[in-house]
Amino acid sequence: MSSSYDYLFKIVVLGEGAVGKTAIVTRFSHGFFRTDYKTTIGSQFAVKNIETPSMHGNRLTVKLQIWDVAGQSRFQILRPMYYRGSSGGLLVYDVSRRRTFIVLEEWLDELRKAIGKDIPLVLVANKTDLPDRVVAPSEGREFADAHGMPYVESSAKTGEGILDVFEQLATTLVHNRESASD
Ligand code: G3D
Ligand code: MG
Repeated sequence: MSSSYDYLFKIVVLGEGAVGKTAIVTRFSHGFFRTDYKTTIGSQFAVKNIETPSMHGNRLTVKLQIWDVAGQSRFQILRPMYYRGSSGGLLVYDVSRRRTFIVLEEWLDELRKAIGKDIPLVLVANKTDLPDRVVAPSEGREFADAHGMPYVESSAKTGEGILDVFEQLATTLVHNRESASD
């Protein structure tokens, strides 16, 4: 495996405890789903390369350093230091728990306060495999539209949508970087 890449981006994964942040990162970076991982303590990161088209159509290799930040309120004081230097992020909720959707705005505020600007985010509606879904796709899409972010449905359990989440973010980040340097 080659270690060369065209761009390196730090990505933060935000959302309430147990929405599936660690499962999404594990599924993407290792390609499997485990049900026995421990609640994330503090923070941990995974690194994974992804292929992305440039604005001019050629393939670029993008290295993503993905920070899986603990969502529990007791880690709130620690989180801002993990946010610093992030180029983009995933804002994750669990479609089977409305509370995780209602608090999305608070996650946005926390991120903005920590880094002092807006960065590209993807809204991730996770656990779509569950039968007891309570947050409709239209609600997620409306929130995403209102905040100018793409909306992707995912299941870390089946793997549906996971690659799409990271491809969308990587493509946005590359295009922003390319536009800025033109
Ligand atoms: P977090 O990192 O956001 O806190 P985790 O969340 O990734 O630890 O996931 C919390 C629980 O939800 C875990 O269950 C995990 O297996 C489950 N989960 C994560 N993503 C999905 C999904 O897409 N579908 C389903 N059905 N479950 C998911 P446990 O039981 O291990 O606590
Ligand atoms: Mg976790």
